[in-house]
Amino acid sequence: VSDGGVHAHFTRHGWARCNGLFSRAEAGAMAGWVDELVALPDRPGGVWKYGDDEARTQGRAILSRIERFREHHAGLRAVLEDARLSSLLSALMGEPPLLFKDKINLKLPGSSGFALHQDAQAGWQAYGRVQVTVMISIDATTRENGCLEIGAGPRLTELRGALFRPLCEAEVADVPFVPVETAPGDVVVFDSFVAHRSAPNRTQTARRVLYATYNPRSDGDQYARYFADKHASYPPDVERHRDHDYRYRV
Ligand SMILES: O=C(O)CCC(=O)C(=O)O
Repeated sequence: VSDGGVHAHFTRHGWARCNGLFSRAEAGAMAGWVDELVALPDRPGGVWKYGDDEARTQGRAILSRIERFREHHAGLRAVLEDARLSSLLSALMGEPPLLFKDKINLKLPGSSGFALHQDAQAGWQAYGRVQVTVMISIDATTRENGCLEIGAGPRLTELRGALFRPLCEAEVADVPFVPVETAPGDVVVFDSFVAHRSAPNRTQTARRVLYATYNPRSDGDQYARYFADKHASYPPDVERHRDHDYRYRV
């Protein structure tokens, strides 16, 4: 999609791709920074690390996600605040963006996929009507390593399913899904009503992507409140109580 086409595609479908918004060299630097986050000691108050729940039930320990890293890495913080992203988001949202949430999905070899969902099903409407997520491709994403598969029909503007559980196929029977493969540095931008899913990584190499989610400035700074609420319901692995059953909420 060309520059002018990004806005039109986003308006029509709720998502769009921006190929090469970051260079391959910048994606390479991000990969190194992700390695630095992975190497950080696992401690309460640090970055939030989550294992792959499905793999865990099969007795395999695979790191799945790292969240809330903005205060812990200057290089990645600069990515979250990059002027290319804020001008893209300002154009799409009609006002300046504020960071809502930061996350890296590592999708290491053998990692699970993600069930069909809309991000708003995770209860995000408690923080504003709609949020917009930027996926930055650090590694190439392909059908084989579990790229995003996105609803390609007309834009959805409301929840299709219930809160805190994945969508049923029947709830989006009218939505065609397309695999969106990306090269390192490519960006896919989508709002919190876009239905999406992804397959497991069936390759021998990692499929690392960064998700930076923003809300319009008029909804206020929700970052601390969002993560405080998430901590109460789904804390990082290192801060969990052994006898409590935590449920991933979409
Ligand atoms: O990274 C992926 O494959 C999909 C991730 C996703 O949909 C999510 O984290 O909500």
